Amino acid sequence: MINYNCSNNLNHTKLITKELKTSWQFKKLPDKNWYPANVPGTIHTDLFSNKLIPDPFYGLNEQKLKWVEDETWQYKTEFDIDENTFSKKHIELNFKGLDTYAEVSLNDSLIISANNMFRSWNADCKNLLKKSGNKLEILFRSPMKVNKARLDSLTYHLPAGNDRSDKKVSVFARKAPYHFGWDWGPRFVTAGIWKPIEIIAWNSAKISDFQLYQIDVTKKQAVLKATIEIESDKNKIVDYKLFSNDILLLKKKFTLQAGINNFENEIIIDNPELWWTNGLGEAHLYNFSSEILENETVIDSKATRFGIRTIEIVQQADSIGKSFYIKLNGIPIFMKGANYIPQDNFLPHVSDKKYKELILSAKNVNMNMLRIWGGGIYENDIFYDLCDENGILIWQDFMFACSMYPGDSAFLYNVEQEAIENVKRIRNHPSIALWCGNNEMQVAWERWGYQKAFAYSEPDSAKIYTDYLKVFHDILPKTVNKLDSGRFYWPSSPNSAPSGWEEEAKSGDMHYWGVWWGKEDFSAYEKYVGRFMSEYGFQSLPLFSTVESFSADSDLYLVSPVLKSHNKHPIGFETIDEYMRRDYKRPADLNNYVYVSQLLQAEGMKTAIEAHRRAMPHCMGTLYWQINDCWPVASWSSIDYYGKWKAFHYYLRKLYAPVLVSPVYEGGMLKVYLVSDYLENKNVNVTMTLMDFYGNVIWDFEKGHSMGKNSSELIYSQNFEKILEKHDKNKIFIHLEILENNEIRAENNLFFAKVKDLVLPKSEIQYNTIKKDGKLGVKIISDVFAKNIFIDYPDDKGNFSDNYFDLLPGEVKIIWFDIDGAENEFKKRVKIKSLIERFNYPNLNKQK
Ligand code: BMA
Repeated sequence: MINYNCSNNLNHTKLITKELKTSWQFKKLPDKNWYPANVPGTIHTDLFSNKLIPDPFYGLNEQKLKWVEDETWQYKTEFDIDENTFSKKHIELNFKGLDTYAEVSLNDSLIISANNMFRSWNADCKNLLKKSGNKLEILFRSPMKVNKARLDSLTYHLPAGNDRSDKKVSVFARKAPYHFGWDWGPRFVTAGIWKPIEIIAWNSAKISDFQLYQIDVTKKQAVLKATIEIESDKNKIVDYKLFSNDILLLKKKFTLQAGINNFENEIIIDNPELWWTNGLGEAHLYNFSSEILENETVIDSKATRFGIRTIEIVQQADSIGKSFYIKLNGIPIFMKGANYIPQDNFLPHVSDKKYKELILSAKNVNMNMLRIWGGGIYENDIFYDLCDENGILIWQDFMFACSMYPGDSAFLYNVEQEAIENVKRIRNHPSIALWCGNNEMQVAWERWGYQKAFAYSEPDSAKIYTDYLKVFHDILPKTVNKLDSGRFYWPSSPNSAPSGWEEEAKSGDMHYWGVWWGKEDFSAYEKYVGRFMSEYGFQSLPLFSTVESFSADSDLYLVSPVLKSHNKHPIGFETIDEYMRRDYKRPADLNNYVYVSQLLQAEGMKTAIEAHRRAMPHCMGTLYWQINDCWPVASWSSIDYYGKWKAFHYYLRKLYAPVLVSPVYEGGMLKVYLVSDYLENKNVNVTMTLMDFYGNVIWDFEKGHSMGKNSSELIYSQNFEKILEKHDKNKIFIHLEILENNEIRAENNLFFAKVKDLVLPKSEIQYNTIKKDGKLGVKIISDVFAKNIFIDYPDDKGNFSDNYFDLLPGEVKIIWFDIDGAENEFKKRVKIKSLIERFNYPNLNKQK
């Protein structure tokens, strides 16, 4: 476990730092009444906790709260400064995050005018501060009003399709784009002090930055560079010490000039322990720290963690186009992961616990990469810390998405400062694999018909694209190159070819939305496999208890206005429904509809992910859209807002396992692929059993196989028509297993008909609850094949060790719940269902 006070965000130890988080109040201007406020916080959460507005996520409340974005809000507090702090020469107020247009006054003097949520703001306030009764006030102006004049003065429209307003000001505001609405999120253009405010007091010098940089790594030796930035208030000499895991590596004298000073030192580490991604080895982290001393006394120190690893993004021309893959420590690695969005509309709500649960949910299903998507935020330090520890690489977008942005000098300056600050903040994290300029802007400009839709003149069109080039092909790559040299920069995701899916699949990364947006069949995932799939996805409803959390009983039907408002895609429910009718029998009641919608999503994604992994090394990465939600909603997520895993997330554990066995039946041929992410060959046993749903074996196959390392191979290819021809395809399936030393490494089931056509027996599932070492579990057995068994523990947090799985005839499974509790309660409330033939309508099963 790590200590978050000592994260890569470089905590000062000898400086005095204190958080200003008490006695805050807020009000709406020009009202007179002040109310208690939470800092960090947002205006919506403060209004809600004072009962001034209803729960923003409930029912249709979103529509009633639009007024909040047009108001001016004021926050204030009073604070004293203790003797010790007051005696220091410099006393700074450091605002780690203000959302967004904020005027900050201290004792009636304006000290900061902020205009970017992604930057921090610092002011040396020594001259303004008193020992007691300091008044700090922050005025938050409406982004709608601040940007109105800019919007009106533009002679052309800047597209911002997800900004749900007639006045699309989001492109001017350096504020999380999704606050203005998205196709999975509500519109809450909130405001507030979203990150902590700190008092920092120091005397003569402080360390303002400490960077670790890798020069060269071999098995024998790693050569690193430690750069340190020191701010000094006069010319003087200090002692400097550099430690690794508390061992002194270096001691030196530095001559400081008044102002900013930079020093570099080389570090050699013999036999370095490398940082590896989840599944391939330890995500080893070294601790480094720097100290500056005056007269033998430490005046400031900073610590950071660092992982030693090489990483390359390889783009090599080949017979198809150009590769796009990640080489970690010299080895091509297939990326298995997801796109990530902010975890709440009201960001300070996201607790450390929630961050940990999310990253563990990624790790536990064998992910090794997350993409921090460009319509949200540069994440909090804890996110990167957790990814460092758990071997999850990060594809880091800059915060620009699906719009075109202005290019005036004030905007460009603001963007540059934002980039400088965030690159410096997170560059020491080994988890950062690459920087990406934006989400889908290049493809939007080339393919989404903006020029026609907005009737751009040629000069306007040229101007908008030149402004694009300034940010994404000049400012951002230059900043990365200067401050994080060696880390890969990719201008846009996808950085695409203009001519469509087939071309896009040949080079670079690919967002494939022919399924869902294009309504193509799930089998299209097998056709359009790119070199690196950075987006594709399919929606489902969240857990039924999550639907209940925002709906009155009278709204629990498809599609009530309340449910409709909790799916932000214009035809989200219609699209789910259309696909469901293709593959499933559509349940009439909402509870079962939720269940089947999740199976539909899980099976669709299974088709995609298996196709991507089978296509290795042509394809070397798969990041589905999207792992999480920012409110309770029907969306493309695999985990809902309350952290509950949908069917798809349970499926992922097998889909992303180090070994995947993937059968396909096409043109009468049965083909079986074996994919291994292990870095060594392994001897395995392959078994296949064709049986009916009652367990009668029709055909079986077994062979030993030397499974190739880090590859996908076709291990079986036979005409299977003859074998199938004597049987009803609706009543049989093949079960496949890959065993290593008699342990199952991978398993899969292949059906020969759509789920709606399967003649599934009315399964006689028996189950009983158990408790062992405090852990709650369910033991399940069925005498016939049971499809997609769902263990439901309604309205409780927590997930199961497996769920929505198929049970073979006679198979016994024990499933564990991940939160301890009383067995009585568990026994009473746990329910189990599965798909049965008649209506594909879940069968509720009995406890023994
Ligand atoms: C992708 C993303 C998001 C969007 C999602 C679903 O392209 O980049 O902008 O939410 O599709 O439509």
